[in-house]
Amino acid sequence: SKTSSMETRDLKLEEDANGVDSASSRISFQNESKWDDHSSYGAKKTQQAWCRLSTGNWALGKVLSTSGSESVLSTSEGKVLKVSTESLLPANPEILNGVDDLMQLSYLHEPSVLYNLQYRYDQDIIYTKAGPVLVAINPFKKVRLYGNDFIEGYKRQKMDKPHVYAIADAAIREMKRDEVNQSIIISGESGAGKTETAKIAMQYLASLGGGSGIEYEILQTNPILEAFGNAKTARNNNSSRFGKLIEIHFGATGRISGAAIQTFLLEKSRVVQCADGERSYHIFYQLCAGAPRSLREKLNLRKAEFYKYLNQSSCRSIAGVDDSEMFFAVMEAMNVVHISKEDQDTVFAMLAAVLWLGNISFKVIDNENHITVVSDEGAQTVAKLLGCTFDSLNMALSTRKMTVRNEKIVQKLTLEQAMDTRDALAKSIYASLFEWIVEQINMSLGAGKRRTGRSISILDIYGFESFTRNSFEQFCINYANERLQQHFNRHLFKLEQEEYIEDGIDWAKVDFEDNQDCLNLFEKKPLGLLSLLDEESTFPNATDLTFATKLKQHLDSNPCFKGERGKAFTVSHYAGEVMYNTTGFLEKNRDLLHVDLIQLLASCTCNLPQIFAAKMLVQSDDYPSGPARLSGADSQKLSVTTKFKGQLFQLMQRLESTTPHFIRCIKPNSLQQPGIYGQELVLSQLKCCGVLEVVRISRSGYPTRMTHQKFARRYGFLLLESVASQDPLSVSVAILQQFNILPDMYQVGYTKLFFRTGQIGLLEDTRNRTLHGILRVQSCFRGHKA
Ligand code: AD9
Ligand code: MG
Repeated sequence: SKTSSMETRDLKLEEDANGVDSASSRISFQNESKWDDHSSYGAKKTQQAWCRLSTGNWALGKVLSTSGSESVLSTSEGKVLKVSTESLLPANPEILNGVDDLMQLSYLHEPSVLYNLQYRYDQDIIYTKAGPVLVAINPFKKVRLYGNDFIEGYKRQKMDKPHVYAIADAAIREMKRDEVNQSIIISGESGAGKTETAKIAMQYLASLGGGSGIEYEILQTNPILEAFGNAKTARNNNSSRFGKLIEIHFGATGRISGAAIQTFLLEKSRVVQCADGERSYHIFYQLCAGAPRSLREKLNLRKAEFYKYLNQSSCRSIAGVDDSEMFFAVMEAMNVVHISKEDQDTVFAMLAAVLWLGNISFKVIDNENHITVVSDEGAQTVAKLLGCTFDSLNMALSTRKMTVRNEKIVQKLTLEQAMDTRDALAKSIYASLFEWIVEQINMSLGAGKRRTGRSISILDIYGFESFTRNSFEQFCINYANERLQQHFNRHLFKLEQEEYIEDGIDWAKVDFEDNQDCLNLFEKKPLGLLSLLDEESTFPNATDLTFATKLKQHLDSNPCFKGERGKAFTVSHYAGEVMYNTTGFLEKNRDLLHVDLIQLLASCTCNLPQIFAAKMLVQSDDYPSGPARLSGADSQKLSVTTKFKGQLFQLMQRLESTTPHFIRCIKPNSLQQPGIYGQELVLSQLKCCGVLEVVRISRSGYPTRMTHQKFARRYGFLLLESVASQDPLSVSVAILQQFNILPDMYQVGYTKLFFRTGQIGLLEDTRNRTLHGILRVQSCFRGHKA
């Protein structure tokens, strides 16, 4: 009878172990480099451990012996290694392999997180929770996780595994329940899967329907925006070169009533130049490949390789993508969002004008390198498409009107200046075209209408970037990421705080870090990176070097800033240090379009330039020229960073009023290939997108929580002496005392016990060893019986 009762108990414990600390309680993250509080009971007692190989990868092994500071480990591949005991990290029990939520891991450190994600990834389970965050690892292949059956499964709550659908579903539920707007914030580095994830979320929301086909319209904005705003880069064949927020509106009945799209910081430079192996925006190739005959003739279209802007890179096609087919898809999508055939023709004419602009050539006319535009097919076609004369085009590209000491003069341009002017015109037409298309889409989606219901916003924004060479674009992107990171931290902080307060925990003992220092470095006035950049941008004689020098002069004492040699500086971001090279900063920040070009566009007879020109002129009236501004004749407008900061603040304000849901996308390899999981690469992203940060935040407080009942049930059998009162709280306190857990290491809440990091590991270990002991005894008994 003794045996059977033990077996029952054993089963029960097994069951319990299976559901170890799910959702409600979170277990600690070990100090990354040390045994931490486990050093006292040593490596030899924890059988399985992780050790870092010379390759940088982690290997799992069995600790064979430990003597002093050295341990001998046999790895799963059969190697025997001698390693320093200090460098070993305890492994989780096998029962925790591939848990749905990283917070369920008893030992939460780099290798255990990496291993858990990989364990799932190998089985095509690409979604995992890290507490409140959804981690999505790009499968780079079709996985069978989507479509109507899954959507229905999540809608009916028949499925509950981590999924984008689950996030979207939670957003809908919380929107209805709390009557609060929601946001789904997707981040990750280039190629990690943000845009795909955003589309998957949109698909789920669209399944709620709306009537009059609005949900279909919303989905059809994707091919349009991707055609005009995505390009093949070295990192991603379909890389978004802009940030996007789509706000989906719901009416009182809970059905979709409309949507609004906001875009951020389109990469304009790609229109006129791109690196070898990359492409310009998809739409150019689609137009060249797919335009029907009549359109080709009207626009005098050639093949992509004919155009200078497209043939500087040897890459003109993407494996598995048919540009001409895509062109029809884009036209069809434009029909769906009610862009008229006539407007579509104008859009295509503007695209052709941009392409032909690149083919304009110049002739040097004097020995000062001044030029004139050659009246060849290129220039003639541009003039025809824009609806201006060759002469006015020539004027705008070869001369510049300026005001010097209140006197108007006309300056001749050199070859270099003329080429820059031509490229500036091309970039500006394209960027305005992009904005105009977004406006048209928004009109069709009813963005301007007064809304009464609630909304769910999806943010697909460029993640933190750190390359060997970082420029103005990375500067802006990383600044945006600092802002988002703060939003993320504050949200988690708030969640934590609520839980502590609810359970009567002394909140003062919990301390959290945030990235306010780095944000101050950017935003402080007048001595912050953005102010100093704007100030320097207004000085006609300033250069990228004087800017760099000025930064060093004013910011060197800031702990987040480090001046570098020459034109560079380093910022300590939350995700690591990034060195920026200031080359091109001033010009990119000014982003000026000379008044000559504005006037040219305003005088054109085709449809769209009127809209662009009007917009630009309004802009120049809005911000009248100050005396210190460049040459006085330039269009006066906000600097790029000032505008970006404004957009970002507006975005943050909007997000602040929503309940956020975070999705962190991870790219498992840089080859865009399925089945390859690079530990180092994944780890660096877990750090950059704040997944390890979530863990760090929870670690800085009392990350492990367990109800008194559960704690007593789980560890009560370890008590050596019986407790007088059998209520869970008394049992719990007795356990804490028996194991000598220091008062600083835990707090007793109304319903739960809260532990500092690592504390529960000790108890778990003892519990496991005791259980194994019991198991061994049991099998002995069984053996005897047999
Ligand atoms: V970038 O910052 O815009 O350059 P994203 O947006 O993070 O980047 P994207 O969503 O474009 O990456 O994903 C890159 C590619 O990965 C896609 O074109 C798909 O081929 C692939 N991908 C991403 N997510 C999935 C998925 N859930 N299932 C299958 C996927 N393939
Ligand atoms: Mg993208």
